[in-house]
Amino acid sequence: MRMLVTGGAGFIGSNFVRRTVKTRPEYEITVLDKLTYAGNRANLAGLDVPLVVGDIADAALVDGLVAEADIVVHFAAESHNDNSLEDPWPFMHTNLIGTYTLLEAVRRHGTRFHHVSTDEVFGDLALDDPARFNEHTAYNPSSPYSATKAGSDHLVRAWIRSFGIEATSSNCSNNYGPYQHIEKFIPRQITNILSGLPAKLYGTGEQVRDWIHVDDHNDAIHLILDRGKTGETYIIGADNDHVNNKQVIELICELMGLGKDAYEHVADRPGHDMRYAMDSTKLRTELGWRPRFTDNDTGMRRGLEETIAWYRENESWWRPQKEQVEADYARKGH
Ligand code: NAD
Ligand code: TDX
Repeated sequence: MRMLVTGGAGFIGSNFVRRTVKTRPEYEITVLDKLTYAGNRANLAGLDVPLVVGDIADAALVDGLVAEADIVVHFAAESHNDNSLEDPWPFMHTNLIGTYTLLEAVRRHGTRFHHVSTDEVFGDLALDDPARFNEHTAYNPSSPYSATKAGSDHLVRAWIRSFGIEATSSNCSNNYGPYQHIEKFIPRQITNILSGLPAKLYGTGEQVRDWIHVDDHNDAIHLILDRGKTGETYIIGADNDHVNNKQVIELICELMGLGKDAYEHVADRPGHDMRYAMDSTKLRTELGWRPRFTDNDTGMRRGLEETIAWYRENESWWRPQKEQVEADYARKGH
């Protein structure tokens, strides 16, 4: 089975490739990745997987690669909300034009396609709203990032209905784990503390993200590839929608041997989504998926301990970017 993985040098994509190589030798993987600031060749170090450096919006390149594949798993995206508030264009280009380009190629070649998307397409919930997002929730994105991901989801559905492409989609909540870019919340705090800087909480930190370990997300994608129904969408979430950012930052401080309050409040994100919560009943009942990274307090203790250990042991991976990332955040008041 020849598998093309777009965005396979980014955080979730490279964890997916690493896990697939280890556990699913029947797949022969090729990665297509532009190596933007978020992509890193080192994420695939030690793996015998060809990396094609290029843009998913390059129709000729994509056509040739899709022609050679039996299945495409599409992770490539511009993925950071804060960046989308500064300059939305790369999000339009990659998330919309790039996804369109892939869809046209899989349409021409009759290739199986899986589209990786996010909970953010549904907008947010009020803190006191007990509802959870499911496969029927109406789309209501807040930021240029989530609007372009929402657009890409609509393109996939339209290509399924109008052209009969063989595709599935998944919408997952916030991931954490090794190889996550240090611009993102959890690795930013871990690497701040490892650098002797305070952890930085946006606003009051009452926002809730339904955190999931990246391996649990990627296992769900494999189940969907194995047993998912073509044309369907699956919600992926690990039931951590009771934990807010303040609790996560306090847990990181505690696990790293500091007082629980060893962080500072910084400027809030404009239009900050309050609460995400995922109802993954369909994935659990139809495909039998269960997250492995769970525990009975925050649901994240073991996963965070392993993630902190990974950043401690892999300082050479993140250190070269740290100063620039923090300088960019300082400029934005975060
Ligand atoms: P990331 O930013 O770490 O990685 C994205 C990768 O895509 C990078 O390697 C980058 O170089 C590559 N890329 C960007 N533009 C490209 C282009 N035009 N052509 C080819 N490659 C390009 O992102 P991530 O956190 O790994 O997210 C992967 C996917 O999962 C995205 O589609 C994202 O929307 C989705 N998602 C992420 C999360 C999360 O919490 N991180 C949660 C749910 C869904
Ligand atoms: O330093 C910080 N302090 C802070 O309090 C940063 C970087 C973030 N935050 C807050 C903002 C959010 O409420 O933490 C929360 C998580 O922030 P991000 O890591 O930027 O993630 P988020 O905006 O929630 O989006 C993530 O989850 C959904 C991914 O980046 C997306 O790609 C995914 O689709």
